Amino acid sequence: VQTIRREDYRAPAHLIDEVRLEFDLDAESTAVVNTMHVRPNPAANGQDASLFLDGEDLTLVSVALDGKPLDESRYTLSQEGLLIRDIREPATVTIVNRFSPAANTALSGIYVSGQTLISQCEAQGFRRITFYMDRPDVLAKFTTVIRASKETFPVLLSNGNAGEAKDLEDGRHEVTFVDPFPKPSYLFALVAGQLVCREEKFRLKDGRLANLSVWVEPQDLDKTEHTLESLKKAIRWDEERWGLELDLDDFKIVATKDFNFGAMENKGLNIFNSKCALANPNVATDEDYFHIESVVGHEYFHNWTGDRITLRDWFQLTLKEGLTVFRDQEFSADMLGEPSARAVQRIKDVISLRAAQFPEDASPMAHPIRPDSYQEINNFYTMTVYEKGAEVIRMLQTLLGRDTFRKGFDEYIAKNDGSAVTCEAFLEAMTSVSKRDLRQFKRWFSQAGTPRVKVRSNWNEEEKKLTLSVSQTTPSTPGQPVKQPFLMPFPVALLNGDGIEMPVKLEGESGAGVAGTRMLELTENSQEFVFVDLAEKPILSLNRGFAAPIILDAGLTREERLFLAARDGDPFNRWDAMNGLLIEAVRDETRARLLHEPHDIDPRLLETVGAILKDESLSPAFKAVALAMPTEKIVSETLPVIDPHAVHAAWVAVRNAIAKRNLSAFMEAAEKNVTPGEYDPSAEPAGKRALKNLALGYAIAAGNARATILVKDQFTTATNLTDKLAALRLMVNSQTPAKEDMEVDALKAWAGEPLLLNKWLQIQSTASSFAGESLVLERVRELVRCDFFSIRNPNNVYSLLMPFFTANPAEFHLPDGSGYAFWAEMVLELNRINPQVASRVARALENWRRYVSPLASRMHDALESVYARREELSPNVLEIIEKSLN
Ligand code: B3K
Ligand code: ZN
Repeated sequence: VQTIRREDYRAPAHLIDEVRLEFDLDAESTAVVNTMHVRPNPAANGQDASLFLDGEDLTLVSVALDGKPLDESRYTLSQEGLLIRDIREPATVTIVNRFSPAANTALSGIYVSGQTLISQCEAQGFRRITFYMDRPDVLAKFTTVIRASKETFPVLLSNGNAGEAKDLEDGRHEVTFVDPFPKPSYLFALVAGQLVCREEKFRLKDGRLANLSVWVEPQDLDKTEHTLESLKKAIRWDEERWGLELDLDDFKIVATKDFNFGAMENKGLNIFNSKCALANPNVATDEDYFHIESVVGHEYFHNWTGDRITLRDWFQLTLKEGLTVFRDQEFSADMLGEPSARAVQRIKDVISLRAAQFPEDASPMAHPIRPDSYQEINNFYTMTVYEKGAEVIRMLQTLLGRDTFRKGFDEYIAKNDGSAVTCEAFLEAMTSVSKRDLRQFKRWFSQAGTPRVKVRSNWNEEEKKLTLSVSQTTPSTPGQPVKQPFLMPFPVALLNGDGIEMPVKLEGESGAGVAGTRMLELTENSQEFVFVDLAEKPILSLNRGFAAPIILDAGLTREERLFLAARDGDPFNRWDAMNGLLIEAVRDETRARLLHEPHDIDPRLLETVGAILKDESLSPAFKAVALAMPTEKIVSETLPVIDPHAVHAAWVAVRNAIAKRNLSAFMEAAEKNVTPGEYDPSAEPAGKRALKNLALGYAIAAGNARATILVKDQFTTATNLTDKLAALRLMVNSQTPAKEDMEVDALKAWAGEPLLLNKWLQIQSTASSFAGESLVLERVRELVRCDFFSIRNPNNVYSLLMPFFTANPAEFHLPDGSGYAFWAEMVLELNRINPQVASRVARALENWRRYVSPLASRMHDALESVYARREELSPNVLEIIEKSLN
């Protein structure tokens, strides 16, 4: 396998100014006539006169130069593509090739989904359509002519504006699309099928009318209203918040049930996984509604941050992804408006960062947000590049302030519009407007690993001053043994005994301090901050709002953390204090059980739960996140050695203790937070449902019979999917005899709707098994062979297999290693079908070294068993397995 290095970047030897693609579509065999206007790249100084066109799984029919068939001596065809020698002048290259959409199970290039043909090109799928310079720094104007049977493919779509459409003989028809904006091949899209659309004319800020449309198969038309509404909100928000307008007359969204990931920002023709686009009250939960809005926003925002300004090479991926995730997070927050709802959103984003990105940053796959090398680029669409990348952009906004950041953003857009650039372009724009030296900040782009920040404080009662000693270290990661300190924002507040923010004055400053949050900046391995003129010994609220994505050891006592959980005015830190106490409780309980030392859960923690539950000043949504048990995975993340079974038993014990101690308060919360009337997915009623279902869960855990009746009732009478699904999940995870009937009822009712079937599969794979029941592993094995499960459908895999391997530790990590053997089987099977999906599943075992020894060695055996078949592994899977074993 070849390793691609960032430092090896070379400008392309040739440029393509214009390309005309003519498709004769057919599911079995599609023909392409590809005419490119090619010229040597002046920036490459004629070093290489050979034109290299990437091509993969294609059948070459003919090559012509300036209209004349090319002699075979002039070109070489290989597994990787087509090399044409001696192109020293501008020329027209015409290639005819064929490929088979039906044989394309990798879902990269053009493939079949049901009756529809769909394309996916990022990162390197275009080379599976035709021979091309399939790299993001070659920008061309595309004209696309599509011909197909009118009966089978009545709707034909591509990027840009639809031009001429005409009927041909033999029942075929033809449409031409012209995209006025030069673009790299990864943004090309084509869709053909029996689709219908919801459309609307939308007035843009400059007065133009844009035609917005959402295209789906007919049975899904009743799930497109929320998609279109989300798109309109996103367009308006980008105009208002960033001054960016839609640059096209037509903007289309297509949804498909067969898609490798969430969605794709193809210019003017965004393609979505249906789970990230389609909603109505019967198929989507509150979280789905919210998530769809954010993904529709994300893809739309790429139109500027990604499409108009694109990437020089794939190492720069975070330039578009980190920035666009940051933009979608800000969009979602602005749509929530209300500060407490926004804080809940921030909390959820941080939960997922800690659950998935922190472990990645501590794994054999750890990489900086801008990696230095890769074997397979599709393995680098990671939580690090996306979510940590967004945190890095957020830190810049925090450090520079919103206004300066916005000026820098404007400058970035103005200077780089229409080009393919590197991460430097963004930092240069920020440097130029802020006049700040951001060289140290740039380490966030090159150093992997989650920084640990340790704070110790020393209170001087006589002088009424507090000294904070702050040190930062970042663990070594593959290829990076030693790290330099980062520049990071570190907002701090000093709270008095009533939880009120005290005036903050650093030694050497004049005048009285200002009460509130003080922005400190960390730059050194260790630093001291001395706060003076303090009326009393303060309690520290550090890294407020999770300004820097770090692991913080604040050095606080349990009393202080209980105080913050009850009093911190920063909602993030209040949540974090509570969450930290819950994690600690499970951790202590785990230890006590492993040492066979009887142990009581701190009664003050159990009381704090009750106090938060009854606090009238807190929103239900906040209570729901503050009182949710941290997942077993999150707890394990904080342990030096992971024993999934000990953690599970401890988790159950802590949850049950909380439930029993606060049963009446939970029952009251469950009854007070019902949301009658017509379904409304907005944050407030959604927060009530979240709290009600959480409370019911605790009440069932406490063995309350009335709660079980309420939940059973909720399953049959719910008018929204959130409540219905929550009820089913609670029952499946209980020992009620009625659960089998409920599972069968749900399966019968949902089998015809993929969105619902996937939710059902996920409930199965994340369930717990009880004594006398079959193991979840056995159930998952059976389900894989059921006719309603298809291993070729990524959503099925993401609903059944992925959650089993990554989110059900107690059931997956069976002591005999049978879970791992199943994992190996599935990786090998998926590897033959869809390498991108296979490599995601393959990553489930990468952190094997962190587990207790018998499990770790069985995981290692399973990895070795896959590695033994390396001859047949795709580069995608091979990279993961090799890095995991190294
Ligand atoms: N840019 C695409 C992701 C493509 C993934 C390719 N393996 C979706 C997004 O981030 O918006
Ligand atoms: Zn993106």
